[in-house]
Amino acid sequence: LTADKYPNIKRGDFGKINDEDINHFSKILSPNQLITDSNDITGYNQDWMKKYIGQSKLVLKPKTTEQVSEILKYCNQRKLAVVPQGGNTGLVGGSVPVFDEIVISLASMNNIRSFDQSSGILKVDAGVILENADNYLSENGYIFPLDLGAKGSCFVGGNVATNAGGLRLLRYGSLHGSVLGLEVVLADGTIYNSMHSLRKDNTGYDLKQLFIGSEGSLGIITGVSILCPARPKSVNVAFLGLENYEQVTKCFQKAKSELGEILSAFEFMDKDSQLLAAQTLKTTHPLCQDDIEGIESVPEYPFYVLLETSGSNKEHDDIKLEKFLEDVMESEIVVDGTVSQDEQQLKTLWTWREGIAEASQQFGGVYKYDVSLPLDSMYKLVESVKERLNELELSSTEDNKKPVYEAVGYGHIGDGNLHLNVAVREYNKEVEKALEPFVYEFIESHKGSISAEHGLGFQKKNYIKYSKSETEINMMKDLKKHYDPNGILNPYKYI
Ligand code: FAD
Ligand code: 2HG
Ligand code: ZN
Repeated sequence: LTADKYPNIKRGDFGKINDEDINHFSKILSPNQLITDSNDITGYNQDWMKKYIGQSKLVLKPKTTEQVSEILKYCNQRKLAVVPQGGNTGLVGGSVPVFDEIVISLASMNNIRSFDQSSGILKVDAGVILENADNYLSENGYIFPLDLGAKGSCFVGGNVATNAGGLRLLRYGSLHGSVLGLEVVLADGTIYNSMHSLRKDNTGYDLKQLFIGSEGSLGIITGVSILCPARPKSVNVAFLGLENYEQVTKCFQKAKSELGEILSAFEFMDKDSQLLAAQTLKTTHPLCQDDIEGIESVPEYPFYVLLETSGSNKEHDDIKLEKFLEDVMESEIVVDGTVSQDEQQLKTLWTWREGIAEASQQFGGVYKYDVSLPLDSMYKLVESVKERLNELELSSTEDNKKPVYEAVGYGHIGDGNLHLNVAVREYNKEVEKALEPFVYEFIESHKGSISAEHGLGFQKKNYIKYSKSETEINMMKDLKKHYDPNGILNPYKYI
């Protein structure tokens, strides 16, 4: 079996699915939990960006941890490769097969297991959709300590498997801190259960940490225990226009010192990212004076900041925010701005930030780089890439257009995390070569990380050396060999 899309990758020495295997899985699962029809499998073979396409012929949808265990035990014995799949919103090609790996979808494991009203500890199946978990918590006065643009589709298990960062890491910290326990099925079918409700537990190695961010390479997460904070009663969003990147970093420093504990998000967007978003959102930009819809409605500020405050006392938060805005306007750090007046406006302001990921692929494709860099050099990466793309004479597309539409920069500046999106008219090896390893070399030379929050997946497997030493990579390989000696879990990815 060869994958034309990946001519340089050889299929591993894995078993090939036969009728006997299907018969065996049919004994573990009911007919509607087993998909073999090629039309029904299409969506599981293709990632969110439509960049990575696999050739799986079998999707299994277990409903219980015991079913996952029986499936993996058998796959391990038969050396059948598998891909754990959550909401399939991952952005590094980790959630879809490369060749004919079996897709193990967690979609049917979607029960809320328990919630403790006094501690705020939520226990869920790995297949619960993030937004559903948050809506459930909202009814109980709590909030999920993670929020991201894909919340309507991604699963809590997928979030933990990727150690997703999202829009409020600045406030609630990483999942390495808020996840209290996990239930994971290892490659040989062993069930590791640490679904604890303990904030403190220093009895030996903190094993669950191994699986947070392991992207399906060490085990299949089936349950998550997570500590959730009280839901803020008062939320404000300010959308600001700034003249240059230096002012963005100054604004961030001011926000930290003046807004302190109520600052819950600090996101930045460059002008080109807003021009892209305008073309899909088709509404008037928040800082546009004229009431024109669409691309013409984006004003000329080179940078924008979306800042959110969350607290328990509206009056207190409003006073603080007002004083902060006065200060940044007076000192000309910020030149223009607007503040949400109600829930609807707040949501609309967020769409101009959350909508960029989708907008950047509207012309046919997108090369995404999700990087950590020191704040000062962060935007230089976008400028260097723009310069390079302008200098290189890239071949035109068939309809005589430039292959690259635009390179844009935005992201979680409060966490030192930039998203560089290069919107293209088609996926194209020449463009890819212009970007890689150029982007990774830039990051290495500025002591950054080639993956701040999306992970390594298939896209970055070969580039891990730009962020990790040989010793670190060898330690990771040792762990992988120990927990998955046959290499059946998500092969061709991660390391
Ligand atoms: P999938 O995409 O299905 O899988 C992702 C990886 O995890 C794969 O390697 C898969 O094999 C593995 N995996 C999935 N479930 C399990 C499991 N139960 N056990 C073991 N392995 C598993 N990420 C951020 O960090 N911050 C953001 O702000 C952010 N915003 C996004 C916005 C949009 C519009 C989109 C499309 C994506 C965004 N992402 C963001 C990417 C992010 O990684 C995912 O949205 C999310 O965390 C993945 O969850 P999922 O359930 O879709 O996992
Ligand atoms: C975001 O912050 C996501 O919007 C997606 O992490 C970023 O699409 C991207 O590059
Ligand atoms: Zn992000």
